[in-house]
Amino acid sequence: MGDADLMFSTSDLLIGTATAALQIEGGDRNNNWYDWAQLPGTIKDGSTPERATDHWNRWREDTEIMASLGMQIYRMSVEWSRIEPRPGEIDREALARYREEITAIRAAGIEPLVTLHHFSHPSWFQGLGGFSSPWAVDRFLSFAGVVVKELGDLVTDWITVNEPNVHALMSHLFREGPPANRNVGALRQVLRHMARAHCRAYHLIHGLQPDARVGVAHHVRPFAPLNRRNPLHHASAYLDRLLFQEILADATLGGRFHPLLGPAPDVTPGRHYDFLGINYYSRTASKGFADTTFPGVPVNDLGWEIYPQGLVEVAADLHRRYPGPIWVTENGTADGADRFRSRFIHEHLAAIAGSGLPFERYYHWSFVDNWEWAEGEAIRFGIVANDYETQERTVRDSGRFLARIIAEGGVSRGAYEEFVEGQTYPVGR
Ligand code: IFM
Repeated sequence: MGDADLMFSTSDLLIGTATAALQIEGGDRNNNWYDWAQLPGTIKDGSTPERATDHWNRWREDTEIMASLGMQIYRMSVEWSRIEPRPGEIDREALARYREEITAIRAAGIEPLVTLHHFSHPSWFQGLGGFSSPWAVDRFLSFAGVVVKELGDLVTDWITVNEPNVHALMSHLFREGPPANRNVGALRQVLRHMARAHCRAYHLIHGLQPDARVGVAHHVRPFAPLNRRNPLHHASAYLDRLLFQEILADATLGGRFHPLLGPAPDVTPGRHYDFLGINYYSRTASKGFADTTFPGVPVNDLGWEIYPQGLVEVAADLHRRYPGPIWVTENGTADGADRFRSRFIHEHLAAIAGSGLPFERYYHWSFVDNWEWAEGEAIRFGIVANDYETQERTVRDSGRFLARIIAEGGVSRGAYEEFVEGQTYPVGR
């Protein structure tokens, strides 16, 4: 396919998908989310992560689907509660099972990126207080060391922690995840300890594997004043940005801990990243405590604004403060009917292509429909649909579109006409 046929090129970008262990594997009962999901009213549809997509058993089929779509990269996580079900007790079979899967992924020509903590952890760790515990950093580092020693010959690219801000807020402010309390002290400790855990893991991993590439998956979003003429809304947007993402980026990327986070005597300021990991979904309209979405904008099934240019805005901002290669470690949309996902993919990739920023990788969230935390099974993010009753996978049109982009090195006019042209976004109120 010649360049002339392309609306824009993605040839500088490696493209693939992302998942997280607890959201797809099923079958593990030793973790904080399984425990929490047993409590009535916690998960909207009453499901638990015990079923999920049964990827623990169906990983061969999933790897084949990924390979058949020509995926170049894959972000996955390893589940701490499987590997260390009891403190200090390492399950060698679980590690062997991950080795087998990652070996097959590599054999299929797909480069793995492995996340060490993606919201879930062992019940015993939650019993200590999770990341609010004074022992959290040491416990996490010991687990991280085991994984990197075991899988380091197969994996070069690592994410230490996924979305520390979302993890801390769900658990200790919004009560949408275990232990579901409202405790600002715990919130602050979780953020500080996760940032310390990342910084120390960064050095630990490089000590074990000098050529490793290590980063954090940051959930970042533009915050804009709901009413541009209201100074309170401006102040709110400024504070949201600072508290939600900037001080955390300073701690994790620069090893600099703002007084609001508290001190980290075990971390020396300096560069603690090899790439800027960005999880990007939406924009927030700030107006004080009850932030919202702008009226009349395109939205997904969860009511999140679809705002493709925001990906470049947040990336430019982060890159200005912390220069480096940019990896979109997650970007995707809840679209059960797959009626606008291809347009979503097209517009986000077009924004990347036109940005002039050093984007290197794009991981679409998600490879397959996943257990969406407190939303349960009802919300669908996959480019591959999953029937939870039969566990049958069906590649969606958006999956075929992403495959075609990879094969053609960009979005061709033909692919646009086939997959994107007829799609429109729902509009919010
Ligand atoms: O499913 C989640 C993922 O676990 C973390 N980032 C956002 C996704 C969609 O909500």
